[in-house]
Amino acid sequence: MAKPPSIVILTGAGISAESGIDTFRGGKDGRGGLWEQHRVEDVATPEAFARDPDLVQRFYDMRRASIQTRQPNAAHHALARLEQALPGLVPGARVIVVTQNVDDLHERGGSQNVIHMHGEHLKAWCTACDTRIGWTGPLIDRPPCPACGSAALRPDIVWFGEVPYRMDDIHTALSQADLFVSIGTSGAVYPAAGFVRLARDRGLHTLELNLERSQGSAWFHETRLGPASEVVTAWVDELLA
Ligand code: BV8
Repeated sequence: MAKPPSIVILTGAGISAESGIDTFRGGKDGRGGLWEQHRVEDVATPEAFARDPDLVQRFYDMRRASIQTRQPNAAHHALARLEQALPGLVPGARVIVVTQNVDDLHERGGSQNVIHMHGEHLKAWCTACDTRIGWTGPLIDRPPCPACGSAALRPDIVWFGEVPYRMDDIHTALSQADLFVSIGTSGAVYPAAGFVRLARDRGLHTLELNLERSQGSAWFHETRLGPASEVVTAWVDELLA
């Protein structure tokens, strides 16, 4: 594969599956995804938060605690290796990870250029003063906002019906890229699921690395199937060879 100077990599829950973090929709193993334990409308919408804030806070407290016991897997490390090594092979080359995931495994795996378009488990957002702050503990007991003292902290997560973060930066990155790679996502949720079409419209080469075919597979020039720890590592090795 030719070495492209600019790569946008979209990741979804599948890249963290082998780290032990539930995906949202059951994968091949059919063990059931995260949403199947909790109905989406019960936990990941502003309406649910208004209706039953304790349920939503507990749901995110559980996941915020859980991800801190997980480790990045070979796929996360491979993407970090690509980000570090490619500029040495192609002067000025850039790799950006646009993740739908709210865990911090890309960062702990060594990636530095990461956009969390759906927010982050390890951040809290004060609905009184709009401050966003790193947060590792629970929110169920309504701790005071460190900035304004109000008991108004919510998870800094983009729920259904809310606007994803940094869409302008994502569109800019897509407009300047040569290659779009999608890893571990079912292509079920927009606007992320639409990025492959934007990429094709802009003439990018498009590659999908996933455990199984997704709702967007037909839009990719190439799809490689298998667990991320294997197919992502093999792809990065091939690119850096
Ligand atoms: C918005 C944070 C306006 C929460 C998430 C009708 C038509 C089109 C769109 C809509 C519609 N009705 C409503 C909408 C909009 C809605 C939407 O798309 N709904 C869907 C259900 C139809 N979207 C929104 O509301 C978004 N906001 O549209 O605002 C706007 C838009 C643009 C510009 C301005 C304004 C906000 C959506 C964000 C919701 N928040 N996450 C939390 O985490 O609790 S979404 C959540 O699910 C994820 O973040 C991710 O984005 C999404 C999909 O999950 P995936 O990551 O793909 O995971 P999934 O389990 O589905 O798939 C895993 C894949 O991995 C599988 O393919 C599997 O095979 C694979 N896999 C498994 N194991 C492995 C593996 N692959 C490799 N290796 C393995 N080992």
